[in-house]
Amino acid sequence: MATTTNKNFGLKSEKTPYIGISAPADLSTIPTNRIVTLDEFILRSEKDFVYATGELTGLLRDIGVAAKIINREVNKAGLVNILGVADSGENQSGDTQQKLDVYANERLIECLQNSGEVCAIASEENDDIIHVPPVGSKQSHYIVMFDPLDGSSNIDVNMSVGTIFAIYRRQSDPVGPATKEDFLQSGTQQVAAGYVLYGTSTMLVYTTGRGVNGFTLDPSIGEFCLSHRNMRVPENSQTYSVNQGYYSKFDLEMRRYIDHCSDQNYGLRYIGSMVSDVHRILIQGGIFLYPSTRKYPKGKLRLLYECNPLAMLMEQAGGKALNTHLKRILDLAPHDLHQRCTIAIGSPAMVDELKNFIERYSALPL
Ligand code: P6P
Repeated sequence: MATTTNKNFGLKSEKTPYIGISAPADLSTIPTNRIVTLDEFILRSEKDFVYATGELTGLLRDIGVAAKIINREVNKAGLVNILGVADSGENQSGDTQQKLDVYANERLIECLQNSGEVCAIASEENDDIIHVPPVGSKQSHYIVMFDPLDGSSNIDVNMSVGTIFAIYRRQSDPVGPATKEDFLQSGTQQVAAGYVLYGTSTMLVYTTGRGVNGFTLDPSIGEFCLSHRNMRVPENSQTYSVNQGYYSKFDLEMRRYIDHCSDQNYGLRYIGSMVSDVHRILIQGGIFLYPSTRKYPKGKLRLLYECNPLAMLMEQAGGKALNTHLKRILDLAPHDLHQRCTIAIGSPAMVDELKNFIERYSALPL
C-alpha cells in the first residue's frame, strides 16, 4: 500500500490555514480493503485539520446530508414538476432560476443552519449574506459560501450539475454577527473547499489543504464512500475546455492559444457545467478556460463560490489556476460577494503553455 510521506511543502506551521502547495495527508491509516465512508474518513483525518477537532466533521457531514437530499431530487427532476423557472424568476446574477436551484439552496441553508458551526452563509442565489443564529450557547467559527446548483441550465437536458462550496474561518469577533469582511477573504484563507457532482454517479470531492479525496455515493447504503484517494491532476494532456462559440469575441492571445490547441489536434470537451468540466480535468487532465467576453468583460464565473474553491482543489491536486492576467486565483483580493473573474485552470503544463501565449500576444499590460 503506497504511503504518503509527510513533507512540509511550505506550510509555515500546523496552525496555518492553506497557504500554498501543502503535503497530502498520510492516508496509510485509512483502510484499503473495506468501505470507508465520508464520516469515517473525516474523523480519521481530523488530526490534519488545523483547528479544533470535530468542528469540520460536523460541517462536512451536514454538507454531505444536503448533497444526498439534493441528489434525490436531481435524480428524479424529469419525473416531478420541479423543472422550469422558479416562481421568483431570476437570481441575483440575472440567471434564470430553475426550481431545483431554489430547492438546492434551501436544503443547504437548512443543513448548515443546524450544524452549530456556521455563523453566516453566502450563496449565488441570495443577494446578501445570511446570518445564522447560534445553536444553543455554541460559538460558531465558520462561514460557508456556495453555488447550490452550478450548471443548472443542464437539468432540463439531463446533463450533470454540481454544488460548489468554500469554508472559511470567520475573522470578526465571534461574539457579534459575521461581517462582509468575513466573506471577502482571499482564496488562500479557505480552510476547506469541495464540490458535489450529480452525474452518472454522485460524487463529493473535497480538500482541507492536505490533498484531495473523492467519495462516491452508494445509494444502496446512502453513504458517500471513499473512491478516489489523494487525487492528482495529470501534469499534461491534450484536451481543452472552452465555449468555442465565443471564439470571435475572445482577445487575440486566447484566440492564438485556441488555434494552437486546434493545430495540435487537442480534443475539445465542454459540458457547460464548470464542476463537470473541472472534475473531468482532475481525473484525465486538461485545461478549462473562461476568458473575458463581450457579455462578461470581467469573466462570467464567480470568484468566491466557484473559482476559489475549485482553484484550491486543483492546486491541492498538483494543478494551477490563474486569471487571464496571469494572477493566481487564490491570491485575488475580493471586493464584492458576487464578483466575477476570468479563469484558466487545470494541468500545470497546459496552464504554463497558455501563460506563454498570453505573455506573447497580450496587447494589455498584465
Ligand atoms: P456559458 C453555468 O451556468 C456556468 O456558471 C458554469 O457552470 C459553466 O462553466 C458556465 O456557466 C457556462 O457558461 O457562457 O459557456 O454557457
